[in-house]
Amino acid sequence: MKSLLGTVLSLILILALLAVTVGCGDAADMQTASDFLKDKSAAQYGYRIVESYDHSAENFTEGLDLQGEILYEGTGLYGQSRLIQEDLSSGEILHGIDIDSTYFAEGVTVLKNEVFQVTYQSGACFVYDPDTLALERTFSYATEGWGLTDNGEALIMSDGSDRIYFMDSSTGKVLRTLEVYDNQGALSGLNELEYVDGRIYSNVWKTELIAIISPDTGEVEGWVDLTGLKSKQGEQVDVLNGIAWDAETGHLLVTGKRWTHLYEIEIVSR
Ligand SMILES: [Ca+2]
Repeated sequence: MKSLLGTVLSLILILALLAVTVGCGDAADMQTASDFLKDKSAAQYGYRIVESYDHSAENFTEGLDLQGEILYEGTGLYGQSRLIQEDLSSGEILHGIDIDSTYFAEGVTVLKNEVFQVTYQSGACFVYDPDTLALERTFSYATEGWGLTDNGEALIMSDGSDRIYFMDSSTGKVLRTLEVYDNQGALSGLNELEYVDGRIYSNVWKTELIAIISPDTGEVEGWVDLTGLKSKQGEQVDVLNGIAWDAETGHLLVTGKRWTHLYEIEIVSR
């Protein structure tokens, strides 16, 4: 009887441990918007749609940058990567180039009259003429390339981790590395970037959130919750990815991978 009781107790203990383990797994998987937004020390923002533009659902958007009325969009995947220059108001494609199929293109930014486009795992950055998109030069870097923006002086790149790299736009040399954190610790999954009014905006992979990051300390100072935009898209829809800043209006342009729309939004306090 003792050994039977022992066996039963052991089984109960094992089942209890399994329940705890499964519970933890579920909790980790479910860490999404509500968990990030628990940080009450960070400012909380929502959005108001100002304008809606058509966006090609073929575009697996990886980078977005606005220069006046001209939108630069970079798309990803092997064999489907492109760089597109478009008139935002009319939707007219001014130039579009296909990237060699051996590259998976990622973030795009325009700095000092050059267009920069990084690549996922090739360590290659392509540099183009902003008017014609003619390739001018390339340089290499050591990490993966995900999002890209600039502060008017240096390139600013993410690699999917919690790190953001400030890079010399002539050589690709890393000038400074920023480690990004929120109230729960390191914030990984940093993706498309935009430098807005002295802050780095980054959408966080697999969420509908944009983190507002101090470029000096790496602290997340605010969250923009874009919940609701993704559900307006077509059937092939993938994640939110793409932020551009319209300095004239103070509005953001946002879209995502395979989204059917691109939105001009106003950020509003909650
Ligand atoms: Ca951007």
